[in-house]
Amino acid sequence: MVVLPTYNEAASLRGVLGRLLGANPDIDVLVVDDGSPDGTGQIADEIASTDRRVHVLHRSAKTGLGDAYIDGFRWALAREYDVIGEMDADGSHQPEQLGRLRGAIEYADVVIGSRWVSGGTIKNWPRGREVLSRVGNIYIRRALGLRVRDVTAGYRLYRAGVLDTIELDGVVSHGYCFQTDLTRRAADAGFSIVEVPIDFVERELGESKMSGSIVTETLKNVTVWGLQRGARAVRRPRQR
Ligand SMILES: Nc1nc2c(ncn2[C@@H]2O[C@H](COP(=O)(O)OP(=O)(O)O)[C@@H](O)[C@H]2O)c(=O)[nH]1
Ligand SMILES: [Mg+2]
Repeated sequence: MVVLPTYNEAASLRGVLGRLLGANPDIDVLVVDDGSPDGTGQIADEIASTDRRVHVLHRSAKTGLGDAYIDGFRWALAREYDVIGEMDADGSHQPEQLGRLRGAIEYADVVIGSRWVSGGTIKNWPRGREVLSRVGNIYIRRALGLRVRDVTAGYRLYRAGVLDTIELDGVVSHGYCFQTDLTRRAADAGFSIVEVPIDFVERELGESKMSGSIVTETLKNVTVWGLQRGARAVRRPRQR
């Protein structure tokens, strides 16, 4: 099952859902809408009323992408799906490439659709966003000792056991930093993480919800986690 978070995606939602279920007729989708003023939630309800594979979770306030995903994950865990996914609703993640992720989740605990591994591409991304993502990923990877190239990516599949184990209650990241937080938690818990290349295409319709406060939250949290990690390493007795 795939969780599709939406905030003001009225222009994109129908097309993306159509492509997603067209390419993957056997999956369920949960749209998690944060009371979008543009009527995205109603569009999702309309589609859900005619397609049993589509479900909608209405949240009363826009408190951030991470919060929306956590509510979506809880919904999916309660319904005992084996594999739970994430995908943007603006067309940036190609629904036709979900098969690549599904193939890899057969042998991994977490699969990330990655822009920054060999074969991954970006299209129409403003230069500033590309630089931010590249530099951000280098910093995050170094600070947290992760082997993942695209830590901030939002096209993913998790085995349900991963989400069960990593204590969603303790996730304090409200914004996009949530992606990094879950990657770190999954890695620390010893789960296998595999990246598969994807073609990321910047949205043609609607507006990005990326903001300065999202960058600030990520920078702050990653630095704190990195320092905590360093402190743990110093305290740990040396192995003989
Ligand atoms: N429910 C919910 N969805 C969000 C929120 N912020 C972003 N999204 C959705 O998350 C996905 C990625 O957001 P987007 O604005 O495209 O970010 P960008 O691709 O990094 O520029 C889209 O489907 C958005 O509608 C939020 O606060 N709540
Ligand atoms: Mg986008």
